[in-house]
Amino acid sequence: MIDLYALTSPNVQKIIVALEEFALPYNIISVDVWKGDQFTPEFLKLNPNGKIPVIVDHDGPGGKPFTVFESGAILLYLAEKTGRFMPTDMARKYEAMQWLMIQLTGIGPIFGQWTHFKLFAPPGSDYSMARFQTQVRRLYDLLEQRLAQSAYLGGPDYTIVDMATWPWTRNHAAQDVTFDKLPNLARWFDAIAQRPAVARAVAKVATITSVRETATDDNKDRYFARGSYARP
Ligand SMILES: N[C@@H](CCC(=O)N[C@@H](CS)C(=O)NCC(=O)O)C(=O)O
Repeated sequence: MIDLYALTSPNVQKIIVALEEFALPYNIISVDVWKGDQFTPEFLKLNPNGKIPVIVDHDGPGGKPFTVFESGAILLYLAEKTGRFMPTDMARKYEAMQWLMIQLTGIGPIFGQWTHFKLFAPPGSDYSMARFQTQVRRLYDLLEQRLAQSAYLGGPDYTIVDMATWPWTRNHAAQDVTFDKLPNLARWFDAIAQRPAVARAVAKVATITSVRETATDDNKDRYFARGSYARP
């Protein structure tokens, strides 16, 4: 059994998709980052960086419990544990790995900042919004270019790279992006949405509740490390 410390964000969704695809039994433990659950001493023992997702695999290496944080590390761990959804041939593996890195170091942080500035920044953040909007569009164009040449992001087969990236593209409308001029991305997006494991993951995410909708100004300040929570 795997314990997944989670809420509903794309970084968590990718692990729920993966656990469904790998058909590994798991149990979701809610960490409501809007309430500050990520800062409890118990949670910080699992991830000193205070972020979800985290897994505890009760059947880890040597049959012992093993904790993994960082969504990319979790995906690689699950792929290695099961021997599935990541090529083992070295050239194929590193072809896929570089696109996984694009998700982890580009798409996640840039889409996340764009969403932050769009939804939560005070007035007067025009420069930041314009910068992140352009970077988001640049990354969508890159995905389109890749998917014009390759059936899936990591190569010819569906891999953890697609599981990592797909949840971030679910919010394309909120990111002010349409797929009209991104036909290969649209084809890829629909193919993944139709996978039974992905449909199960989406249904599972919909059952997770959070105080996000009713978050107070203090909840938001703590989450975003601003106001009285800013570190000078
Ligand atoms: N690089 C991390 C990012 C994880 C992350 O940003 N998690 C957010 C939710 S999506 C979080 O837990 N934020 C709480 C905080 O920053 O205090 C990963 O890929 O796992």
